[in-house]
Amino acid sequence: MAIKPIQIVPDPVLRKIAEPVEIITDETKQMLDDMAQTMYDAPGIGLAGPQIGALKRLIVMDCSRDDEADELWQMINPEITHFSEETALLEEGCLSIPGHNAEVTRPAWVELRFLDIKGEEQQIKAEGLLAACVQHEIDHLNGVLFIDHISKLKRNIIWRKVLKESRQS
Ligand code: K2U
Ligand code: ZN
Repeated sequence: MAIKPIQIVPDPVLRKIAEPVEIITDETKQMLDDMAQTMYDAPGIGLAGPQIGALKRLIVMDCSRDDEADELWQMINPEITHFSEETALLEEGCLSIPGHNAEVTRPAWVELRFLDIKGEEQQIKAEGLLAACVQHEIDHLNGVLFIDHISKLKRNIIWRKVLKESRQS
């Protein structure tokens, strides 16, 4: 397993659409393990393929609390199949936009399907933090960032700071 560099905005890879995984290979499993190690090292509760420069529809998540056992999700080609009308507000951050948080409104729960590392289709209902996290990660697979869900004013404030930081780094 390896810790991979996390791509930071304005890297263009974060705005590209990831490709579905057609055949699950040992390389796919290695990538998911590297993503999990990278997520735990960050630390974070989610990570998507494009964030390590891999334009593959792969996400990992672990939304368990520090006082709970790890609950790692490794998802291949995740798709949201249903979402609630009810919404929930959560302050989000992003490992690819470090140091900038904002409140984001998203559907309170989602149903999704994905392939597990054995290639078996799974279907789950995600609520609470897991619902926000999986929507955040699937957004990454579509080149969407959490700042795309906030007001233009707030987005422009964050974006100006991000561009200034990238010039200084
Ligand atoms: O994809 C990522 O950048 C990791 C995100 C996942 C996430 C964002 C918002 C809401 C839920 C999940 C986070 O930056 S991981 C850092 C973090 C840690 C604890 C709680 C929220 C965010
Ligand atoms: Zn993110």
